[in-house]
Amino acid sequence: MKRKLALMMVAAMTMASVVGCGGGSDEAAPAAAETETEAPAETEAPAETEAEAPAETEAEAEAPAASGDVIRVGFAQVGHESDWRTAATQSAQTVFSAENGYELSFVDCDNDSAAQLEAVRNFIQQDMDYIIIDPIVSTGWDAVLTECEDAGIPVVVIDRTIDDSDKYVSWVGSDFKVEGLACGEWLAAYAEAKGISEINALVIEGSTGASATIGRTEGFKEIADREGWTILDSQDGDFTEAGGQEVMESYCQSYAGQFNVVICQNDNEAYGAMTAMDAAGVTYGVDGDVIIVSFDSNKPAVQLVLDGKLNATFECNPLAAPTVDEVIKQLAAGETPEKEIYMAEAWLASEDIVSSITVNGEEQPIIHVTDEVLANRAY
Ligand code: GZL
Repeated sequence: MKRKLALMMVAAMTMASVVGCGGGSDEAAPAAAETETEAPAETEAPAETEAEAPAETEAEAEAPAASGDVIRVGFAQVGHESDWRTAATQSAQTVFSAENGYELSFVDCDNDSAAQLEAVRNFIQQDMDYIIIDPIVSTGWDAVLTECEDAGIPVVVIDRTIDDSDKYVSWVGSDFKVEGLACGEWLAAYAEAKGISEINALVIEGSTGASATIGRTEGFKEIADREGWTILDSQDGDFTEAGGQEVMESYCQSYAGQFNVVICQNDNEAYGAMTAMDAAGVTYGVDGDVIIVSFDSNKPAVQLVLDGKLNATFECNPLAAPTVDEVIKQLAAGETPEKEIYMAEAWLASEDIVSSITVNGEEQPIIHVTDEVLANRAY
């Protein structure tokens, strides 16, 4: 009944208005700014009467995609802190578009966990058909997910994980610990091939509490402990270029001449770290004194790998939206999607020295970055 009432309201509307300014841009969007895509112009629906309209079963009424109606999706996005985030947002706005039969309410939560919980509660009030969450932090979710469940609104989690509740249909994302393990295994093989016997590493972490930070930190440390490396320091760079620069400036002061590896937990932190090392006269990359790596592997970072400025980058695929679209269509068709869906990812290096690594017993190729590899990058 809820769905039928919503349909009649939508039929009475002509266009959903744009209600705010969106996130996903470089400008600091106001927290929890909400935007809606414009729904296709609705022709005046014929007066619906029980006699004329075939009776909808509850299941049909609850399955907007199956009935061809506009699918109303609320998306609570982390923020706009990085190139990765911009790529993820743009992918969602492309997939959940009016021409694809969606009406997207997008909220840029500006890295503010309280704003993100509020955005989800607003989506419940707005009676969304589906709610998508990329959780800023991995805890504090069970209460609001219970409210979604009580309201009968399926939730799909993307990218970062929720670790204190499983009240969602599916999670689509990356194995962050595997990314950290891959980084460690590549460094171990690279150091051996280069005859580097001692590793003294500095880590620029992502946002505290984010599952991406937790997993990458844990994975790299597991290899560092196994290999007997020293991690001199590990501080939060908040996944931003400014954060990476600020932390690296401090490191150049505190650990001058002591470090030969910098692990940046995303591309933007690496760009900031490079600025700081340039200013401090520290050389890095294939021909430098310091090995520097990043996670995410956006195209500008892969260009730096091709140029030898970045020794390696470990991909984290931001394009989850097409998979979420498939999950929604499965739900609308009454099917049960997988609970965990992992994105395909690659490990890329500047030199053709390490050809493969073994992570969790699985051999994985190291891609040597060439002009062709760069040209074929999707984002
Ligand atoms: C990882 C994602 C992280 C990226 C950063 O899936 O959550 O957040 O690695 C982004 O670039 O800020």
